[in-house]
Amino acid sequence: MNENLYAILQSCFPENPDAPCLILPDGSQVSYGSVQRESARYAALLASLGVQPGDRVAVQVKKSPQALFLYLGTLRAGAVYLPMNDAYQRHEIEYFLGDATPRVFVCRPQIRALAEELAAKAGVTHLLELDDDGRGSLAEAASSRPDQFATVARTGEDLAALLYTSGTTGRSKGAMLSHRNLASNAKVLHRYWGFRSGDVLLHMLPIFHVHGLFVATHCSLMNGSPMFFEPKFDVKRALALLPRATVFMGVPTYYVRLLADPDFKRELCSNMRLFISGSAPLLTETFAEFKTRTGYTILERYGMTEGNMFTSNPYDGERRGGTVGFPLPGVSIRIADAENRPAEVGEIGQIQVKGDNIFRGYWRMPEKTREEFTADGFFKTGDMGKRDKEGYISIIGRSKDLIISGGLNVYPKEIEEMIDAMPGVFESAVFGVPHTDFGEAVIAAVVRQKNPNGAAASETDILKTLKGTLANFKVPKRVHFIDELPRNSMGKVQKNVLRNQFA
Ligand code: MCA
Ligand code: AMP
Repeated sequence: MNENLYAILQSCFPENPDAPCLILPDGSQVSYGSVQRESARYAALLASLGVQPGDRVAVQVKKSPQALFLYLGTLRAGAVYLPMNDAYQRHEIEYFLGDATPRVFVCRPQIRALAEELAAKAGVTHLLELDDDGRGSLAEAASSRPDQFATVARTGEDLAALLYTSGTTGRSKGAMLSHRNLASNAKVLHRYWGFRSGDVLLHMLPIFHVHGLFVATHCSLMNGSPMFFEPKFDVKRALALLPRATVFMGVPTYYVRLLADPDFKRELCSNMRLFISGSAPLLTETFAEFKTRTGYTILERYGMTEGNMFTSNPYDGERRGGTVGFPLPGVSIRIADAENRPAEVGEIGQIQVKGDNIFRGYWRMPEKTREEFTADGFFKTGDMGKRDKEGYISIIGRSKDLIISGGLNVYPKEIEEMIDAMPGVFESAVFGVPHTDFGEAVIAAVVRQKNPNGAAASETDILKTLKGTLANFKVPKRVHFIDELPRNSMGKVQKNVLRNQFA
């Protein structure tokens, strides 16, 4: 049997090739038959470029139907899909291309010159363009390819995707996800969340992360049903489309923004079956307010790039705010004490996970991979949690130094290293403070050099330099200058002290 994820998804497509798969913002539709033909063209194009099974295809484009065809075409060609946030800049793109050494890089025309330079440096053989409307050299080349393609046979262990997750060391790690990792999670979620005929997903998430690319898209494709495929999250668009949708998935910021709009009313949701939240903690206030306002109980789930979804509140049973529910079927979760033994009920420990969904390791980092697994094969998430008497799991905090802003992860180390290298700076600490819209906002505390050679460091200069180098969502919303960083007796910076001071 071909364990290629695309083959598995395709086996769930509706018999009628005219059945809609995507409903686009202008109201036009892309049928399932069309998705099959278009993904065949993209797969054929990649194969004609010499892309071999296992080769990486790096992609940094806006969300469009063509971007989805490219993802599916990459799977069909047996290659490994490497999506990048379109906010990433030179510094970030250069690292990903250099580390993953893809054969193909698909970029937006806006960064053509930069992409040429970085692709040449990383030995990328083919550079193609896809613009925000789904046009460009990639789409043109694909259009002349045949619309039939025999999906390349893959085993469950073969890689399907490489997704970079920032590291505590400041160096991003490529999480290697296999066809089995992705297929097993897709099947479980599709069943657990009760996907059924007649469902229509409102898809407003970006498709360069697990949430939008895998969780949302795979559930809908596996269900053979249509999704409103919107370029981004926009409250007014959500209000317009909710009456025609049945399922919505979002990060907590989406729910906060919906609730902040007075036009968001119960009547708009009368067709809805399910609201799902994840990627960051959903505040219990948001959970409660949503219920009062709409009558719906948001289903919160929890996961990570390294294994897609781990836990979910029940579809049929009680969905508890402030918890992420139970381990998904086929996923083992251990709340572990310091010796990796199961902690008692109610005791806080590190969340560890095992299952077919757990990734195959970090790309070209065997050492790092070994460190992140226990001797008995559990993946150490770095999240701290506890389990109550009924088995509901809550996330209490993180042992990793991570900020989640609007559902996007920011690792302080990467930003601290850049600030520390700036003129007039002695040292810095980057941390998150509560933020009504983004959940957490990135803040920097900076200690200036006592006797700088030039001018003293200023907030404007620091922010300007960071904006030119890093994806915008990582740039601190504020920079505070302090005399010294608070440290504990071990010399470790006490970020909790800074968080309290600048909250
Ligand atoms: C944009 N900005 C942000 C963020 N997004 N700042 C902090 N955090 C953010 N997330 C900044 C921009 O740099 C810009 O700053 C200004 O806000 C407006 O930008 P714009 O693009 O207009 O913002 P937006 O369209 O309102 O986007 C915010 C958003 C978006 C809708 C919350 O970030 C989003 O869709 N986030 C979801 C991310 C996601 O899919 N996460 C799942 C990861 P300036 O004005 O200075 O230029 S997968 C995962 O975590 C795991 C596996 C899981 O469990 O799902
Ligand atoms: P990423 O590295 O982008 O895959 O983000 C994964 C991290 O997001 C997890 O390790 C958690 O810290 C966090 N996360 C995901 N879902 C939730 C949730 N429902 N509640 C709290 N944190 C979450």
